[in-house]
Amino acid sequence: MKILSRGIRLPLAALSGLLAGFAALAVAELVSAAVRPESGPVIAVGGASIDRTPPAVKDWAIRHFGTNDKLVLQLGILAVLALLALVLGVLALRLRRTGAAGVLLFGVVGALAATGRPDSTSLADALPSVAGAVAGAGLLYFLIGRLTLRGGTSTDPGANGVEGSPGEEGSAAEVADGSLGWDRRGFVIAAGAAAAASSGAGLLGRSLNDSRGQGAVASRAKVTLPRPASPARPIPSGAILHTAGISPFVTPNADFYRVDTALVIPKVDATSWRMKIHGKGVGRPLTLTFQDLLERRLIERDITLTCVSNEVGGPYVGNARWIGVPLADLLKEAGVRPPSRGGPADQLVARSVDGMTIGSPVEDIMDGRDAMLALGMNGEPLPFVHGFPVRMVVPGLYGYVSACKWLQDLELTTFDAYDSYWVKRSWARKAPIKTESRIDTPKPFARPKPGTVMIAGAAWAQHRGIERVEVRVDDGAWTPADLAAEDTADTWRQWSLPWKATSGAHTLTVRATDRTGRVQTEQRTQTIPDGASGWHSVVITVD
Ligand SMILES: Nc1nc2c(c(=O)[nH]1)N[C@H]1C(S)=C(S)[C@@H](COP(=O)(O)O)O[C@H]1N2
Ligand SMILES: [Mo]
Repeated sequence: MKILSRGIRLPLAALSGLLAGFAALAVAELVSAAVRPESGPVIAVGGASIDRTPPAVKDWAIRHFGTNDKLVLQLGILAVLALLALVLGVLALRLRRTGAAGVLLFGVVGALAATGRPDSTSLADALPSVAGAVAGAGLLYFLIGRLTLRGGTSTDPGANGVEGSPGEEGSAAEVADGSLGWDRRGFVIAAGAAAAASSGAGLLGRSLNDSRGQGAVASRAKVTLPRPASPARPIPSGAILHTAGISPFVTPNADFYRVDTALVIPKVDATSWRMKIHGKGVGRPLTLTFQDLLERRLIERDITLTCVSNEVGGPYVGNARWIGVPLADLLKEAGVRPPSRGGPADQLVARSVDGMTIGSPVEDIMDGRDAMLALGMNGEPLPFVHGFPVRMVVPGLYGYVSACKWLQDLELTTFDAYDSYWVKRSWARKAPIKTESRIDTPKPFARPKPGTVMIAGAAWAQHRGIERVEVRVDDGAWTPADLAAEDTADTWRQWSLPWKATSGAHTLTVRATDRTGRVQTEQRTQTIPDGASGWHSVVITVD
């Protein structure tokens, strides 16, 4: 009979815990392919943590991990789960039922997270977590059983004594009561089979989940954007500077910043997409298809988008050429009047397929600016990450109060009656974009040679326009920078200034003035509640 010492049982129990956790996640992945990918426990718990992350932590995560914040979050969840699985495995060695029940408890947590997400409409979202937990708990119970078999039936007597080393005090006593014989081959086979089956289930689930979006991908490939009735005017040649190191005037889609809460990028099939416009003061509710939108009067505009989480000097700003349907046209057709003309609704709430809610002032949307339901971005249908098939774009407002992606529903209401997703999380109800400027080159801690150094960057004050940009070296006087031509008041403006660099350390600072005469404030504020302010500086050493 094979004797199993404590020394080897502990790691094998821990391994059993890991295998059980792996099986649970694999089965959950497979079941989530039948329900929907977002219902998987890791995605659900991740989403639920995003919903509950305090703003300061969210900002910290964005600052440190940037667009990788979601990957870091999911890896973190997996690491925690692995640790807990190890612990449950060890616990199950003493208390087999309790260990298995612990695995079930995680299923409950996953199920609650999945059904509690704002985009969850069905209790079926609980299934992946529940099925995974049942599989995991069963496997743990079974494997631990292999480790603690009574009167084992070893077929490997030759190895006797290797694990039952003399140093292991407990062994002899435990063997004496006959409870710790184990079937080594039985355990290895069971563990190996469980690992293989889990891998198979997990891979199958993953590939089914990945292929779910095929209809959406095909529907996007079929879209041909019509010629806009009102094309954008060509970008003036003087609007684009060619200074090395400056951000390109038009941000290519592949480089366009992405900020959203979606752990699974929604894949919406444009052919079955529908959107309703309804709510307070809507005389004629509308239901629109993607085709309806394509057939309407389209406008094409250059608009610079900015995220409220952008730090001074940060990267969450991008400029694209958008094609879409003027939103004011649709609202007028639905019988909506802005508050200034007696309309009862002052807030337009956009809902996305992933449960995001974004509220914008009706007054701003109907004041003549180019607020639109965008269908195209830089000459192609919206990329999936940027909201295919339809998103909102409103010049002059931060994205969290204007730029809902994967749009599904537009409801007219009031700011008093409803707080949107980020407003519930202490961000401001209304958030026009602040006048800001950024030094793109030289980069912080650059070491240029003495002589002429080009200082250059971008400035933005969407919908007001940029009037002036000034640069200061150390505590010197403010010097007007050379402003590139303005494309539109809704786009950022490039600027540059040749500077005779002298040896030593220098601080370069920039500030912009918008067309209303407002000078970018020196006052530093945090991003929360309505956007960071302050001057951007870069420290360099000339040598
Ligand atoms: N559905 C959905 N739409 C969303 C968001 C989101 O999390 N979910 N984030 C908003 C925020 S905060 C910003 S800044 C813009 C960013 O748009 P982009 O990712 O296309 O650059 O999208 C907005 N629209
Ligand atoms: Mo944002």
